[in-house]
Amino acid sequence: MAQTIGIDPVTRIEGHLAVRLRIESNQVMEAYCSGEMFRGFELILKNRDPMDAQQITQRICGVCPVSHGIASTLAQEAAYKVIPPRNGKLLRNLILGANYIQSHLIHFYHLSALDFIDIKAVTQYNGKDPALSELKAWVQSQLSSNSLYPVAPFLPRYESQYAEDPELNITAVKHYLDALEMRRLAHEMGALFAGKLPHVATLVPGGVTERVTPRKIAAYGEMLQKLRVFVDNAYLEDVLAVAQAFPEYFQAGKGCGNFLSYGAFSEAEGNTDHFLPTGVIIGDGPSRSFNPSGITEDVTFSWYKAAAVLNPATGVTAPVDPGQKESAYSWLKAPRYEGQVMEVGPLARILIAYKQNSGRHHQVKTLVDGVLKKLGAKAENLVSVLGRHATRAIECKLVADRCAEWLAELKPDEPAVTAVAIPEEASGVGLTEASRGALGHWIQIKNRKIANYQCVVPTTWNCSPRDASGKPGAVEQALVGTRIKNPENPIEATRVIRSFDPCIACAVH
Ligand code: NFE
Ligand code: MG
Repeated sequence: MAQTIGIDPVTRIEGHLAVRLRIESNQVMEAYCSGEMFRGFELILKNRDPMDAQQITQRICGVCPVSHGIASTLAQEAAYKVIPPRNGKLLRNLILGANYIQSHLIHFYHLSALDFIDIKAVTQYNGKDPALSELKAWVQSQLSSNSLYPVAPFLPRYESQYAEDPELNITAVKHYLDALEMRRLAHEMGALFAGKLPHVATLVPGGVTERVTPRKIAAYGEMLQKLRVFVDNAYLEDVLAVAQAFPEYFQAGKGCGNFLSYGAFSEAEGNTDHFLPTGVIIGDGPSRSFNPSGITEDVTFSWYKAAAVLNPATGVTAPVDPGQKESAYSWLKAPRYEGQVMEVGPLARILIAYKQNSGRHHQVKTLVDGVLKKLGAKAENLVSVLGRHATRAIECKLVADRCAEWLAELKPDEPAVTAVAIPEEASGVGLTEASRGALGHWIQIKNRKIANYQCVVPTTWNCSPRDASGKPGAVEQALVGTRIKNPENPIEATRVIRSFDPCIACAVH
């Protein structure tokens, strides 16, 4: 029997996502992702001082503001023809690294893990940890009152869809609590050079305005060490344990099979030589080079005035009243690369590094192969729900470890910023990778003011609606084929959606 169900809103993600599924015989046949709230940042930016852009665009999101700030400064640096000094580049990597660590931890522990972990297991806890004991008392009180249903369906109803091993459940719940502290630590660590977080005060075109001192280097190093221990001993281990408990998710949520990364954490002069590499994978092909002119956005099924398919350098944002465009179903535009749907994010970056397997990326192959061996999985299994979780954890480790090397390279008391002058007329592109994937900002300056500003954001790629040719977006494709045991509680679909770590606040902007 065919039926249509709505998951609206999808909880435990960022922003406002509604997903509609057409199900036949307990299998998803079609999926539609709708971004439900217009934001208007690209319009707010028009006619402003270009130097406001890295501050305003950071407000697109509270989870990945660092990436928006960096994309904006890169776009402006391209327009102003300046490059930051070495210290400035290293500080950006260290601030972005801190943001990646906290973002990957929030995604696994606080957003996704509750799809797999039975929080009720904490009622069997008999140890002395005060936080776990407090949580146990709270869960017991909720179970007896039933008051949180349906806000927290993982409490009173729906049994038997979570991991069964009490030790795995209690360990993961303990790490859920510890991860709150670890995220605070990651913010504190990044703020040493960011001035404050999540929204950075010190990012400007030309570099970073914070001074590099031995005291700050030592403080960052001490906090980083604690985070690395947590990533190695808790995060990676818990992801492996979840993967062992739910091996069927190596088969679920495959998606479009195309991957894109602009590259992040530049290590050479200018925005080049990225620690997380640039590349494009189409289907089973190798990682090939990327050309920004291949990016377009389509608005056929989006609530924007009908327009040609445009590269963001000349992109237009002209919202319409949803009532006047009934064929449309989302505030997200539909980005495409050379006409193709692309998946972006940690899986894309790690697969690209894995396939390139050159220079420093040998390390990625060794780590990934080690994880696959432990799980008895193959490289092709990476394109799945569990593959996304595993590559995110691997990436978190790679970035945390690399931060120690960037930190060691800082030169105390040497400048981290260079002066800039805003030209009368100019344009520039800033491409980077936010924790959720490929992020681009395009700026056009006329009369020293912003004439046009366009952002194409990771979740715009992943949660895009259909395009003029009718091709569904990456998450829409990944949902097709998902088996739903109980259409009243389509947890299998939400596992697929959350594996992409969507942020609709970013995606619509
Ligand atoms: Ni709002 Fe973001 C990241 C960006 S995702 S979280 O990471 O850019 O669309
Ligand atoms: Mg945009």
